[in-house]
Amino acid sequence: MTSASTFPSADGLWTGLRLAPGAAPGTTPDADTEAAIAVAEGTVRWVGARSALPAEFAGLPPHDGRGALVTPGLVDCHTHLVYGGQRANEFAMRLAGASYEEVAKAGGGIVSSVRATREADEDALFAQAAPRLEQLLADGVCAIEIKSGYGLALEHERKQLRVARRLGEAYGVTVRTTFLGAHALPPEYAGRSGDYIDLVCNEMLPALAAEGLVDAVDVFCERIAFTLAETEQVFQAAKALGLPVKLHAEQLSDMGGAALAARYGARSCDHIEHLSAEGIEAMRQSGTVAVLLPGAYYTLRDTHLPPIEALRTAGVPMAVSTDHNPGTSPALSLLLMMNMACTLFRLTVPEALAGVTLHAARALGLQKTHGAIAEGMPANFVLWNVRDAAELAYWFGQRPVRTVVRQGRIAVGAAQ
Ligand code: DI6
Ligand code: FE
Repeated sequence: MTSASTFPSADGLWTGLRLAPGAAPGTTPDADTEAAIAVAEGTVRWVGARSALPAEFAGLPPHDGRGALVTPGLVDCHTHLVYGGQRANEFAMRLAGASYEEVAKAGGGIVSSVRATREADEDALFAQAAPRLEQLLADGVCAIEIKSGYGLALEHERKQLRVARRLGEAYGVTVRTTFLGAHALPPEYAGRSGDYIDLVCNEMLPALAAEGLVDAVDVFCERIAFTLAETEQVFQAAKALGLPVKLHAEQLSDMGGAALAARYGARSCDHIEHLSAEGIEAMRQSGTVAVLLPGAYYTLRDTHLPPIEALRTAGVPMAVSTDHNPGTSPALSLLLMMNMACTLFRLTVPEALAGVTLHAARALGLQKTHGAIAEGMPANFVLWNVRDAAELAYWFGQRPVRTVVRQGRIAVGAAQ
């Protein structure tokens, strides 16, 4: 186990860098111009062409980037990282012909992870999630969203969210927690969906919010999960507590969830394979981020593409995330998701890069601290062993990270 406090400080003047496109909004140097980043007390004080470096930063202790391409720290804006067990057996069932919905109806699916999560205590959940987090961090992740939703009862949802907070502290990574109590109907509420949603709204959410464990609220709005009306009930409860909302929307069918979420000013609508033109327009008006999850699309062998061209034309910001979860996306590389977003969804490389940085930060309300290299922001950036930004999406299964500066500390790679 790592202890974040032992990472060396990244304070100093980072030179010999090449800025990836869009890495430092407002600065002009292209990737062929040497760039520099001045860091003091863990904060970016200046970024730009080295030739324009203000004299006051020239004397800072040097870090030689040796020509590395630099991007903002990556942001994984949609994960279900904390859960008990795994579901490789269902992978086998699907290979034998069962659909995701059939597996769920046969008592597998989310509910089987609920059993394993309820059986595990906090330490066991931490021990299982930590190596998964380490994989994501090794790919340059500096901020991550972690949802609950495998407890489905107050004490078990609490366990998941507390473990998410502990992971953030232990690894020195920004963690945003999302309460997803309305992920699936727990078996003890079979046939009593309304009662369960009442419990989510009136007991679970207020209690967990009061404990400071909830940064946002999410719902799985789907035929196999919760209806539009139930989703709205949860959104109202979130609104009453002043919490932002997001939504698992239109993954398997068009439920009209995105338009509803947009009415509640949702930070993001996620999956959205079946998103309608009305949904896109509603998201555009509310500034809601479209979170694309190619790992789930791939695992489910989905063929219904999200409406990328229409989102692009409308100017809806598109983020890309792992959706790491044991059922539909056991993915532990955000770079691989960039590759899939390009290959499967036809995103351009700059779109995929903005999708795991700028727009992913916005999907979490972290746009002031993450997703860009900018004066006044905490130092979160990655030096890569690549010539060209396209290589970040081009290779798959390779780890081109050289150095990760996370929260002002050198978390991966030796200090220069
Ligand atoms: N959508 C998903 O892709 C995951 N949850 C959700 O609401 C799947 C979760 C699982 O199968 O365990
Ligand atoms: Fe998900």
